[in-house]
Amino acid sequence: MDILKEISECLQQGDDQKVFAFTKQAIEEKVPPKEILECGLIGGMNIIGEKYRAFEIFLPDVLMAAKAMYAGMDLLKPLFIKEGIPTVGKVVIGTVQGDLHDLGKNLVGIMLKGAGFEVIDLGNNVPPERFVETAKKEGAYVIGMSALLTTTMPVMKRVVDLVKEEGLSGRIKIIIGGAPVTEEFAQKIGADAYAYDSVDAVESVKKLLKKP
Ligand code: B1M
Repeated sequence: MDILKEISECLQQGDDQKVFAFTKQAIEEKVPPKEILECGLIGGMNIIGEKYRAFEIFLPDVLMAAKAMYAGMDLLKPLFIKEGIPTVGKVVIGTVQGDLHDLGKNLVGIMLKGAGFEVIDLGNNVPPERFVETAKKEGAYVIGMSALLTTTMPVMKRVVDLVKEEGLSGRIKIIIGGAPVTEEFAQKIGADAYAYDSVDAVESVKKLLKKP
């Protein structure tokens, strides 16, 4: 089998040791790192995303695949830095202040990384100012917020307002998600996008970055 297909297959099986070994072999065989990333690792992760969405696989499978992806990514990272291959874009993510639920946010981060984005993960219980300050400092064009509690959803509006107050609307786009969050709520508070799940989040961030 083609080595990139091997990497993709092993990633889908969540076999981090095999992904590590095949990625190492591909590097030694001088397969371009970008090809290993896009056709092997991201290719495999995209299939995982589709299967997860279709309820063919479940959360533990996604987490295993993610662990396998990191095994390959860790080998490729230094090569990208050396070659100066730019990432697709920077995204600041976090779970809003007062909220400790971070599984969904972590999944969003994993899928974004898998799609080639540089992700700055602020963790959980993140104050509104920190989202905006970090996006400004890091030159990120997207802030992604997660909330799992109805009581913490209003924090999302505070971040939208802060971005407006600082005159950064349009330059910094805001995407929100989490079980109680809806498209309607996103529109009501003036967020740029809502995503239902981590696969949708990747698609939405890509669209946001294309919008002027
Ligand atoms: Co809590 N909890 N919890 N909890 N917890 C919920 C959310 C709850 C619905 C349970 C219930 O009552 N049925 C309820 C909220 C009720 C409400 O507000 N209406 C609740 C409560 C009440 C609480 C506490 C207050 C309980 C207490 O102490 N009395 C407390 C609050 C603590 C706090 O945050 N301050 C609490 C604590 C906890 C634990 C710490 C024990 C644990 C969290 C562990 C952790 O995350 N590290 C926990 C858990 C596990 C849950 C449930 C059971 C599962 C949440 C989860 O991780 N789902 C949850 C019930 C439920 O949702 N069924 C519940 C899996 C995860 C992959 O899905 O996060 O929805 P989810 O992410 C999805 C999408 O929403 C989307 O993508 C993901 C899928 O791909 N998504 C985004 C998420 N973020 C996104 C961002 C995006 C785009 C998409 O763009 C940026």
